[in-house]
Amino acid sequence: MRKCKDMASPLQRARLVFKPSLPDLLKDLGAVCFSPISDSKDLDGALKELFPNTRHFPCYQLAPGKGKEIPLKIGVVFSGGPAPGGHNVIAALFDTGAKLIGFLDGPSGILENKFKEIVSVDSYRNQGGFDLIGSGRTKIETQEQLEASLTAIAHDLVGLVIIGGDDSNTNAAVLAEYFLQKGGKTRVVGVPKTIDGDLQSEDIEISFGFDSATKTYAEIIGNIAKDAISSKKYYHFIRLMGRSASHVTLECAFLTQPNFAAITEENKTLNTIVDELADLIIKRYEAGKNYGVILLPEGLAELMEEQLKSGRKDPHGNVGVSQIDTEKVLVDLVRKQLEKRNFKGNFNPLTHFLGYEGRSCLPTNFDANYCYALGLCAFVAIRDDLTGVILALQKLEQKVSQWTVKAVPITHLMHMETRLGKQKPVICKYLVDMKGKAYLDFVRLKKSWAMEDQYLCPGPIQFFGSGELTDAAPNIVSRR
Ligand code: FBP
Repeated sequence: MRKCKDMASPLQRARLVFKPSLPDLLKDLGAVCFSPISDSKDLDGALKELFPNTRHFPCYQLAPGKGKEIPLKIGVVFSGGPAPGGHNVIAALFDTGAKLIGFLDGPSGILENKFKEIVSVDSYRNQGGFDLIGSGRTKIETQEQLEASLTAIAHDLVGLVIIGGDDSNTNAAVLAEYFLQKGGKTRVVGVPKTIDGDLQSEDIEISFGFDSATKTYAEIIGNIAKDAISSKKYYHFIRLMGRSASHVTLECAFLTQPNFAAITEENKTLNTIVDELADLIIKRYEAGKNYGVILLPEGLAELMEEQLKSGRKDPHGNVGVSQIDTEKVLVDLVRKQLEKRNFKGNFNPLTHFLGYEGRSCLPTNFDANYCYALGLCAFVAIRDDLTGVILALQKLEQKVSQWTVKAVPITHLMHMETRLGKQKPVICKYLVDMKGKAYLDFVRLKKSWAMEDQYLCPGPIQFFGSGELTDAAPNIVSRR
């Protein structure tokens, strides 16, 4: 609990009393239940061996039916980087009346049995950050760690809700399997979180946090673009978070219409990107424009061998691309290319990195509603004895009342991948689909954004006013 009310700004206080809209399906949890809707998926050999107890699970759909009424004791943990809306997952679990244990500072809280009972969420409703219980990036894989995770069972938990991204939900699959193997009753349910948007699938339309983070970045990009077109003297190179996937950059491009946005998934070489940027700068100079706005996904760092070598890796084997100054490297390369071409105009670049600014902001209505619904669904999944599943809310581009719910076995999203030199079961990162509607729309639109300055200034996230301002779903969801 926050110590005093003075720790909340007027807007934070106004958000504390926001009541998330509910999907019709979730208005009476006693009147719905999960039912299997598909056969199990045929997993590849190594995965089958690693998940003997959970590999045969089907997908489930939430539908009208008689829900059981049983008192539940549930554990919850945040895992990975913060994403706006996470507190609402916990608020919804709390509002079901379940007794709640929060493991502290990420999965290490489970292993080290660091926890607190959550007795109030009143000062965390609709607030950004993960500060109610903290977060961390521990990977659960060794025998010793698995044994330590039995604390969850020792707490007599019926369910454990893991709120995390691809790697954290890999932990969820591993724990679900292990708990079953040990005959424990603790069910494990994953909630798709990450501002990167790379935890998607056929069923998972988007991870929570993406909407709020991209709208925060888009506000700043729009403001920078207005400055660029006003003072007409700078090229702004803006790097955006998102790891290997460029969903954040793509979404911000739709929201702000920059002159150029690189998409890592296009698989261009660094030289090609530098050439394209030099072409653009020269063409714009010839049109009397010595300014511009350029978006760069942080995944471009993967093309920069030298910088990559010095990048540190997290426990899951991901290179810390957020620490690599890709935008600065690119500026140097573009400058050299322009010199090579005897460019006579002015090239005054300014660099920016937008990442941490958007991971803990006040969640948009979309994320506040989405997360609250995810929390309620996690409760129902545990109540209905599901384990090793991740929640997939669907029809997210429609009104909240119309949203539907699936629970998908996490193993269905997994494959074997080399991490830190070893083959490991992990969730496949979902990259921008080069044949998808969102990318094809971008390709069509970006031609006019390059030369004609069609910058959009989306302004700050809106919480009050017409639905068009307050409730819009992300572009990459409505353009799926
Ligand atoms: P998650 O995958 O845990 O959601 O984190 C995403 C992210 O914000 C990436 O976009 C970024 O590269 C990374 O976290 C930064 O990690 P850290 O918080 O450890 O600096």
